[in-house]
Amino acid sequence: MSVTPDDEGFMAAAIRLSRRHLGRTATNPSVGCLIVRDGVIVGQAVTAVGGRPHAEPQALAEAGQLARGATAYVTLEPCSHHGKTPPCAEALIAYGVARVVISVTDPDPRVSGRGITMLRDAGIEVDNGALEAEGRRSLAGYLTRQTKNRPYVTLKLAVSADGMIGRAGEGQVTITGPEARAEVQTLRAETDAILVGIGTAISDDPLLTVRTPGLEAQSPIRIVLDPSLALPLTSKLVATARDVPVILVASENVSPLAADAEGGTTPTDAADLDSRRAVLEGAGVEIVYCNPYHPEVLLPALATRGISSLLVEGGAKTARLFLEAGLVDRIQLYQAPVVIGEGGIESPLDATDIPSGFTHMGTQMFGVDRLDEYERGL
Ligand code: AOF
Ligand code: ZN
Repeated sequence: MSVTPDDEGFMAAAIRLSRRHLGRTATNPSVGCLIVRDGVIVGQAVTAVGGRPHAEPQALAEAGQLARGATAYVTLEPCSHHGKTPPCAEALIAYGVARVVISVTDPDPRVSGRGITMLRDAGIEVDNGALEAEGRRSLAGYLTRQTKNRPYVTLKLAVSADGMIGRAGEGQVTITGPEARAEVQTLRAETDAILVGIGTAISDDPLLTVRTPGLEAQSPIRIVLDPSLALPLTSKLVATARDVPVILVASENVSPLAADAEGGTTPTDAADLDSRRAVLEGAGVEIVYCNPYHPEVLLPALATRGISSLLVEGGAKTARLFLEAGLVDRIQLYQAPVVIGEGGIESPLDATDIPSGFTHMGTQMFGVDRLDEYERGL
């Protein structure tokens, strides 16, 4: 048998379900699973918050006896390894499922085709690649970290009608309306970490958290590219570092080790830096010493910490840094009717100069603001 339009309908539902725990399953992918018998859904689940249990055993438990002879729809190949839980392929076999439809093969070297082989060896019919492009988009963070050793990077820009992203020296300037801002909060909640440059951190004094009621616990880790440890000690980021983690990416030459080295900082600088580090760390801020201008070095370091998705939110310089390094996977471009005029900070891009290699995925309206989404292949 091959994948039918009905199969695609159920897989679309499984993918939708999988999105429910995006950003909440730690380093595990958020997978959706449906158990369908005679066209009726008898079990459904998404990978649990924290990453375990996996989706399949939960959906099977809900289906119970009804799983015998049923079809399972899974957005990612069922696992074959004895990890922190027994293999999902074994559970599907034990429950007597007759057919498994999969969207995406698992690149995890412990699985990678073995899940499918286990199922087939047990006499289960397996169809792979159902709605694969959509499935891959839903697993973008996991797939990028597994195969490229870096997080999936989304660049979000809010641009005024005259092509500006803010006004110099004015802190946060309202560009998009409440509907678009609510949508960005949802995006933050789905993302592991959010990153801004020190310019934005100083001028905007942002919180970078999720404030949507019910989603507050899903704030991403907040990262600031702060080469010389200039983040104001009175900033909202420092004040809230114990509630939601803050990581400063500082140059190696402001590290405690550099202060001792020959040609390092002067004694006064060193004393000042020592006290800044002490206050920051005392407030719960983590400082990572890694060249902030080399995203190609920083991103693998973040992946190693288990960060699979990163949202770059500002400002123009940081956006350019990631664009020029070719390390943006998705662009979310909000265009608002607001006019900034005099003193505007020019956007690093607009709808007419999206870098080559990006495909326009669609347009949505949020109130009076227009969101255009562009993606590069995974
Ligand atoms: C599935 N269903 O819902 C998920 C899977 O650390 P462990 O033992 O939990 O294993 C993590 C791996 O399990 C992860 O890298 C990926 O291969 C798979 N995730 N597999 O069958 C699921 N979340
Ligand atoms: Zn599993």
